[in-house]
Amino acid sequence: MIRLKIDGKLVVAPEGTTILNAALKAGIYIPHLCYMEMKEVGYKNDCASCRICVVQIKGMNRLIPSCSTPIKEGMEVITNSSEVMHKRRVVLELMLSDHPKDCLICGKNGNCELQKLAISFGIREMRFAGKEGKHDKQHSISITRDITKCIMCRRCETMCGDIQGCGILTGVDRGFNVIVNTAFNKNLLETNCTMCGQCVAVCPVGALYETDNTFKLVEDLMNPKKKVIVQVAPAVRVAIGELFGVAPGIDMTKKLTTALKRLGFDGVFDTNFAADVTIMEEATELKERILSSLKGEKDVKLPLFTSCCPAWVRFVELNYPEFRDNLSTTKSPQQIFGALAKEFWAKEKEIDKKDLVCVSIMPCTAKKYEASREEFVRDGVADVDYSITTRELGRLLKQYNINLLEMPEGEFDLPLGESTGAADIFGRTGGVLEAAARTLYEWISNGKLENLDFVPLRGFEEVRTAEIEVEGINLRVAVVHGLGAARKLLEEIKNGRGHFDAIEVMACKGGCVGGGGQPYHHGDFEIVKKRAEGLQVIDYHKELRESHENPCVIDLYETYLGEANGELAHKLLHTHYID
Ligand code: HC1
Ligand code: SF4
Repeated sequence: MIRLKIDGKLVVAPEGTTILNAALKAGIYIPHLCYMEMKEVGYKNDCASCRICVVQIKGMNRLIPSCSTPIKEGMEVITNSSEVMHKRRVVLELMLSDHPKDCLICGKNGNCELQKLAISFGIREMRFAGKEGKHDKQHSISITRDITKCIMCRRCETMCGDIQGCGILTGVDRGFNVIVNTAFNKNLLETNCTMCGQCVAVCPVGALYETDNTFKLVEDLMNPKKKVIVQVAPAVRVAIGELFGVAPGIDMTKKLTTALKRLGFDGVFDTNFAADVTIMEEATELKERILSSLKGEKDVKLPLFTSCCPAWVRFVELNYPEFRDNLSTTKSPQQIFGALAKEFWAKEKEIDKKDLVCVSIMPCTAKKYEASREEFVRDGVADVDYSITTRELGRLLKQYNINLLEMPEGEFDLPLGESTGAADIFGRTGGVLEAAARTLYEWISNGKLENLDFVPLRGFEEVRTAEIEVEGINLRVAVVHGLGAARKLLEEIKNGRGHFDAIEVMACKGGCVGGGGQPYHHGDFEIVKKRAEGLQVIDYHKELRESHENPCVIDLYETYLGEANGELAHKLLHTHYID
């Protein structure tokens, strides 16, 4: 342990700790901007580019960045001398000098860390005349880039390269023109970007934000010719409360259903229903592939990869086409919901599917892209018309003056609103595979599973593996979160070192609860963990915890779909992937 003084206070911290972290731990706040660290997931951005966190060290004649300087025995740090305050202010003023001033219409207005610093430093005038860069806003279906706002903190670059293993973003140019950009300034959709939105999740300013669909939704809601229905993803319910001051992980489902009805939706449904259907299809697929492989059939594609996460699907399509056929052909719950809404529910309600608008609320930016894929358009009608993120929904509710906290409790509409606990855990890493394992175990053994909790599949280790024994068959399964970790595992498999029957991959750390469309966590991964725990609690409290026991799903198969993976199920609920 190292002993030092910060602002006269004795501080003890482990060797290797930075001054910034030692100070923060001791309750001494040092403002910082580029620095961000999430130890649990191996994310560390400490390039010391912004210099807002400078401090003074006794006996040293220059100021140093506290985020990248390790503590030393006997060190005396001053964080609040006039010299430090003056330097920080000048640094901030220089940063603002070439930063666009259109805060009123910025995608991060209210959430911008630079704006917060400017407020706290009381900046009222621009003393320095900088030169604002000239780049047009670049829209993609999922993410909008306004790169003139880039402050070169490099958080996105570190996230995309180190954690997502995609390397789409990198620092280019010099002087006032310096920005983090794609190669040749290409639109994200023209690159190998997966639309995961993790760069958005860490961007402190308005350089990266979700492409907003809320105005489109308002227009549809006021169009008397349209019926507008909504589905809510598992991870949204344990995070939306944060936008109204509720702790992460608290289940807001019941209040949320009322809030959505007040917004004017004609049907308020649950993506979870479709998640239970996904398990029916995916577990059938897995069972068939395993039995075929046991019979010694050739060319059976194992391991089976889950395909709920559109960023992961795009990652495989673009980077590992040789594994394309390992992806489950079962559509994601978002898309299954849309297909059932347009084909089954619309018919029941005698609504022309062309007049039905299916909106999803997702914790994810890639879901916007998934909804737009042409594979999910039938007879010119998309399964899901468009998706909005948890953050967009929060903004919309506030615009409509709907205070989520004051809502009386309500319920999802039936039948597309009924779900089991297996569906809730889809929203946390390991949940899809655990849900599939519960059903598959019972289907293979023809018996009742005593313990529904597949604990080795839980937690936040980068890769978790387990062996599940059922009727003498040894299923080897793995769970991965983060695309960089997935890349490593794929390389292992390619090199003949990893042998699995099924693998769940979620692009975002923690799974969908850590999605790029969730309320900003500002680098606090504990928030993501709390949301995951929240979903687990919902699962524990559900009367039914296995997808194949969902009574509305059973009824759907009996009265409409027929066999899982049968002809109609295949037509509506399965997809194919592109080269
Ligand atoms: Fe997800 Fe899924 S769990 S992908 O993480 O399979 O986004 O929450 O909706 O589709 O159900 C996201 C979450 C979500 C799908 C489901
Ligand atoms: Fe990289 Fe994901 Fe951002 Fe695309 S969306 S640039 S893959 S972090």
